[in-house]
Amino acid sequence: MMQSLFSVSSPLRSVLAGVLLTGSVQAYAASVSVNTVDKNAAAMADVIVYATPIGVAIPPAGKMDTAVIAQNDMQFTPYVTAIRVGSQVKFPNYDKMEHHVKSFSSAKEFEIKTYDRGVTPPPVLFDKPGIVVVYCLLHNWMRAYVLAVDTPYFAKTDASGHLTLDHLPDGNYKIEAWHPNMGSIKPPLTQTVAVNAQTGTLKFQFDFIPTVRKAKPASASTAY
Ligand SMILES: [Cu+2]
Repeated sequence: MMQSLFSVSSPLRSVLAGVLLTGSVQAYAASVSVNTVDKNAAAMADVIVYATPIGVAIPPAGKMDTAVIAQNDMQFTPYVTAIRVGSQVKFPNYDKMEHHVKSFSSAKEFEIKTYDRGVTPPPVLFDKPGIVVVYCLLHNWMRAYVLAVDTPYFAKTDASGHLTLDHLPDGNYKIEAWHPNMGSIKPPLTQTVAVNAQTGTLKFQFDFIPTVRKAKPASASTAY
């Protein structure tokens, strides 16, 4: 039994070893799969889904990642970013011209005054949960959204409206889905879900059709 157990791949082996050492099985759902669709049942990209455990402490943050929102081809990339509260975000400028990054949002007000190509100013700390809209004061179509959440379990849907939430310990969760078009006016869609290995794919359907992201105007096409 032990022989065969330790012939498995190393990540699984360490999980199994942990089970053996603690003497109890801590159950982990492999992952929770989520699909999001709009009012017309079309796949919705750029939806952030986040799961908050109910009745147990939210796991403390370990080492925080630093997210990157670049200015590239006169747009912010990516358009939508989810981070855990306490994370930092870098705003490198890969364009030939200046940008001026600014947020008026109460969750994080900040300003990075005009800076040039190739420059990455010091990262910005997002220390409160909430929605932050990032503007460039020089180019009015440029906009990015950051959602800072107070849980380690979050992800963003891809172009097919799909995401997975990984490594959720079994238990009850409030699972919320938010899209930038909702701003801070509309509350996120919410489901309360008992998560375990049998949890099927969750579906969220929004009651609107997402607006198309503002494009760089044609007149700006040679200016960057
Ligand atoms: Cu700009």
